[in-house]
Amino acid sequence: MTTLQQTDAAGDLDFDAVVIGAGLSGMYMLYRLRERGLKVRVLEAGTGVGGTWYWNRYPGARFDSESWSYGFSFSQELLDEWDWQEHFAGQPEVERYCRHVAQKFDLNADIQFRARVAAAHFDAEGHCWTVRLDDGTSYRTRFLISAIGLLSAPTMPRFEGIEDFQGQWCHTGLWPKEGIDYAGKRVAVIGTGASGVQAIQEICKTAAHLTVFQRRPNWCTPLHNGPITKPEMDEIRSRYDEIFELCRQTAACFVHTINPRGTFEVSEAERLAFWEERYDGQGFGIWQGNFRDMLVDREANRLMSEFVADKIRQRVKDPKTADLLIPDDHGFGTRRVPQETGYYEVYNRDNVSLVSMLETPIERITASGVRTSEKDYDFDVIIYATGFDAVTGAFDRIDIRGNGGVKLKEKWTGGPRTFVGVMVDDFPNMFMIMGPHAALGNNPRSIEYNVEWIRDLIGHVTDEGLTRTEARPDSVAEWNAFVHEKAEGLLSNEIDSWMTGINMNVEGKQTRTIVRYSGTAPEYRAFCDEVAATGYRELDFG
Ligand code: N01
Repeated sequence: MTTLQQTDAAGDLDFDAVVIGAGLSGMYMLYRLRERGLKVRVLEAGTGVGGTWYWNRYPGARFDSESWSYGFSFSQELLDEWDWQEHFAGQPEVERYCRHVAQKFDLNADIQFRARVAAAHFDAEGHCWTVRLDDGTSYRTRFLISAIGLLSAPTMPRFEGIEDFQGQWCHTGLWPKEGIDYAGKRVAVIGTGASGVQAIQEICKTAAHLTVFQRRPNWCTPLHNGPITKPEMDEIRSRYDEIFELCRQTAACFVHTINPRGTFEVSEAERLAFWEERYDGQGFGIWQGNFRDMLVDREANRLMSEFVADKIRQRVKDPKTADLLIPDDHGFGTRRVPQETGYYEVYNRDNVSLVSMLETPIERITASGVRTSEKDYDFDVIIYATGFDAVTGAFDRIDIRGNGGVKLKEKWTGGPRTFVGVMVDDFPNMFMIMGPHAALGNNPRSIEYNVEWIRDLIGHVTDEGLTRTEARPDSVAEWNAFVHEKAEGLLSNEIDSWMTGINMNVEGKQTRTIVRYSGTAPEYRAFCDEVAATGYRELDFG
């Protein structure tokens, strides 16, 4: 097969495709494009593969999808040889898995590590991109593919004095490889989202004292993790086809199927029994497999929230602490549900205290710790579990310019607009894996779909002897309208969270926008399949 380089009109391309990021998306994109004979370079800021699972090495980081539903499904050999050790694998196991995949398919040969992309500019005459690294190196490539993740731009709070702190500090999403020795020390964790909850559960076990600074509490539910024995793994392996087929059918690609009944279509006893079963069950069943109206009907959502609030009250001994841990600003499931293992019991320990930042806000970070409106706290370690500039943040950090120098960041002021989350008008030959407005959920399932769709489109361009493709503005408008229509009526869209584009730590992200596609993954795939089957009529070619 000829590479584009060999047929290149511009004649001076370094690569057919440059992929930014060597997480699961980038690794699989490389595998598929190389299979088609393209010359590909993956540019990765870290020193190893894994993306999210490379950077987020904080204690307690783990899957919240069942491991066996999360791994790649494309290689039978890989499925046959990899034994998951836990139903919800921890970060070290996931990173090992990513490395194994890279080694098995010889991916590292085309990955450049320590390569942080600073800019990517489209050359409208040459039909190619110039990609520049922060060390000044630049490459010219026909196609540019972002595999930069949804939650990969960590954000720090805008507290004064962060740099003054004399102890050790870090963000959960940038945890140092050499680790942080917090055993026997006075530790602060700021933030109680999914990362904070996982870290808190682990750190409290050995810290001399852990102080948790919480602004708004989240609704957390039990993960019910456990080891996978060899016979169990063999049994799971025998069901892989069935498991992946189930993921293909569910709304967000998880193994949990929604209860087709409405909350009020069953008796109270039946409802409570169902919720108890879900609370005792593994993973996201209670969120993704609840009654069909739980996330749209206020009363149904209120009852569900009350059910979980009662659980919190039962598990936390001190009633005032329990009250602080129960959200009163949003209903269950309307923000991302952190999965926990003994999280609420953490607050029954003598070496843990909870500070509500709603009652006593942090005023500044000092040389020795944290000053709230009430008092000064001394710490040896401060951990910021303060989240990410989600969805568009990682794009904003790269100077991406399309036709006529138009900046992607400016184009997306007021919210992202895409064609199926993969393309943007005015940005020819650029494709996003898991971009804004693409189907999310149990992400590797959507990653595999996105990657294969992009591979086929690139194949279409090259097979036709073309060098340029771009989403038409009317196609973007149509997809945008569909995404907005799908978001209507969701209680989650009335709530501030990264899922509604809010990040109070980032300039210009204080207004809710629709950053997520909230239709189902099967609908998404049907739409994209149709685009491909009908010859990509929504796109322009040249
Ligand atoms: O980030 P978050 P995260 N002052 O944004 C607080 C995925 N994930 O890293 O809620 C005080 O959820 C903030 O408070 P508030 C998952 O999709 C997956 O925890 O804004 N507090 C909040 O408590 C998840 O949703 C796994 O009031 C401040 C916290 O910091 C996503 O990543 C594990 C503050 C941030 O929570 C993000 O989770 C972990 C400030 N200035 C994460 N700024 C898996 O299990 C922020 N906060 C696979």
